[in-house]
Amino acid sequence: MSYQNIQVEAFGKVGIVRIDRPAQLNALNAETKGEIIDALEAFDCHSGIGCMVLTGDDRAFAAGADIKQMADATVVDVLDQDKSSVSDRLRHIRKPIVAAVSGWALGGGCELAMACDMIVASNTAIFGQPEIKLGVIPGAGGTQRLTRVVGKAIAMEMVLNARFLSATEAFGLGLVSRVVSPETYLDEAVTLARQIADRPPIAVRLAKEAINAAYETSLSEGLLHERRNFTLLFSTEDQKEGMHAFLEKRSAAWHGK
Ligand code: CO8
Repeated sequence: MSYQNIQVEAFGKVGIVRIDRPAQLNALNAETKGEIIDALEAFDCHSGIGCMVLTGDDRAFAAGADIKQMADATVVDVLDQDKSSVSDRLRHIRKPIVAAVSGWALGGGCELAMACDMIVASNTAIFGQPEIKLGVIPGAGGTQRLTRVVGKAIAMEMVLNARFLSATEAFGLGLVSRVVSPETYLDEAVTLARQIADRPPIAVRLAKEAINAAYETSLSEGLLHERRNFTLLFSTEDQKEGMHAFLEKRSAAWHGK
């Protein structure tokens, strides 16, 4: 598959998707959003890939939806885009996605990073939902995912008053899992993804699913979901292999079965 707005490569069991519109600070036009989700879905279906990394460049992960493309959009245009919304399709990806964020992650860019499963940030990363300055509000999870993570008070300041968060603040609030140097953020994200890709794949998928259920359900429903996934894993060869390998003091060999 050839893409115009992203670069795609596989590094061992890690699929890397790099947004590549540097002149527009990786602003997400419809074509770019379509390519990102197509590439991630292709990796999700690829048996040789265990985890994905989504990144931009050092200056910007993505500075938001493409304002040039949106400026004259009608309600119908926006409704039509909704049919194939990236955030909806991302929610159905089963393998984990690590966002590697450097520089700007604003508006739809911040929402895209939050729709991934973990964020590794460079200390230059800046997260924000400045849509209010354009006369709109976040439209792809910015009022929901952000609020669940950082809490109401900070979310209100970010969404109502375009407050930006530094990487350090984002770490303190639990939005990102680690902050590293601008030289190493991508390597760190790929290393993390590679470690996850080396874990038993079915357990990884069911763990991701169970954690995400925590955002959708009550505690008792979530605990039931977790228990079912836990129980289900006893039907896999990987569970037998993992536990016997421990008892035999050897490394486990996972087959994803
Ligand atoms: N859309 C289109 N072009 C952009 C965008 C954008 N979001 N951001 C930057 N650019 C372009 C600029 O127009 C400029 O182009 P040119 O050189 O042709 O003039 C180039 O990128 C470089 O930008 P700047 O010169 O402005 O760079 P600065 O370093 O001075 O400023 C900023 C960097 C602060 C990031 C600034 O560019 C900025 O404020 N950008 C807009 C940020 C923003 O408002 N984002 C929210 C957009 S709305 C949105 O995301 C709604 C989401 C809805 C759901 C989407 C689902 C994915």
